[in-house]
Amino acid sequence: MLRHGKRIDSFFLSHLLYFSGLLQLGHSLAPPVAKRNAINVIYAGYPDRYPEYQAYLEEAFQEFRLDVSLSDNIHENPSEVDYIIYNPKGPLQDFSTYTNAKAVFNLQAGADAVTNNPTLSGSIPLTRMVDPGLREGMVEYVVGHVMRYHLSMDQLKEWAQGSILTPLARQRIVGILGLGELGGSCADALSSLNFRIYGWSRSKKEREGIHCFHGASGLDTVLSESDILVLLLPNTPETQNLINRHSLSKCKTSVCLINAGRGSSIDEDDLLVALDDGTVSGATLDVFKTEPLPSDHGFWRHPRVLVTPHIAAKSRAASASRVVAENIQRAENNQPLLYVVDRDNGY
Ligand code: NDP
Ligand code: OXD
Repeated sequence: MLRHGKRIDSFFLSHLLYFSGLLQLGHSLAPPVAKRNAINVIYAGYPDRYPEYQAYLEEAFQEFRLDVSLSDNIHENPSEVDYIIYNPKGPLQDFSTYTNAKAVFNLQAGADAVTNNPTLSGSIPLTRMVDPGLREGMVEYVVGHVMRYHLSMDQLKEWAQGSILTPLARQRIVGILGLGELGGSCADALSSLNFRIYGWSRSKKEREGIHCFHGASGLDTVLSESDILVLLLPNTPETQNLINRHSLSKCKTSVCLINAGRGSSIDEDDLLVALDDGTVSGATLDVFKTEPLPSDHGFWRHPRVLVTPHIAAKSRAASASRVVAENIQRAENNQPLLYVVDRDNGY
């Protein structure tokens, strides 16, 4: 028993000395493994949100088993940066020194402010942000304002019980221009509340419970049938001023508009005329041709316009960080990235 115990003691002792020697040697001669093989990621989003993003990104990198060196110093060794986390309103505008970047991850859902940046080489993949937080936020914004119009909440100013009989949701058609990630989720949410949904996209689609239309003739049907029209379109040459005097003339009298996509989709002067002559009975506008919306703009003081300051939906650091980490993992494994911007189409 004693002899056996002695054997075990000496076995452990010799191995302990061996491993501690290795550890010490490694510690003094080689840099930490994490640094030697790290993937270099630069954060170039809003500077004041870095502390929040840093914490969530580091958590997400661990979850996705990525050995990342993360920094917000955009000037430090740009040629060694592998991935760029980006916001068009952040500190980075010139990508030309990032000669070895493997991808740029835009933290915004819309990519219009970066697709035309001449310093970003077309060979570097660009992704946009679609995270669960942003999606949920947009669904809440759109459903909230559709319900506001549906229930005529802006008209409830006096005790006029007898004259109010709100149609049921199943009697209303909500048109959704832009049936993408966000438009599709809003369509599903509104459909689950019994609204009849007419969705419009560039390409032909099928979506359970949604009447799908596309192309020019499809647009005419959606415009002429909808009681409430929701815009969730990207800013591209094709979508500019899509809503104008001509297209508004095809709409039901007293249609309501909700624009949470991009301000470029609406001819603002034509909309003001349509609001004045009653073609459009209400507009909720979150995005504008010029942002912030100039203080003398007619939308601010129009009684049938609700202006919100481009807040319909925002990426949330916790869920957006996971999307970034998943995309880095995909890129490192040579798998296709999520939410890649098609720069020819502009979205
Ligand atoms: P997606 O790219 O997933 O969807 C865009 C949709 O628009 C697609 O259905 C697309 O058609 C359709 N579309 C594009 N061009 C045309 C066209 N010429 N004719 C008809 N349909 C067209 O984008 P998301 O849903 O993620 O986001 C939509 C937009 O919302 C963003 O581009 C951004 O500008 C805006 N946004 C605004 C926010 C805010 O806070 N206000 C927040 C987040 C986003 P197809 O499916 O055939 O490609
Ligand atoms: C946008 C966003 O694209 O805030 O507007 O993500």
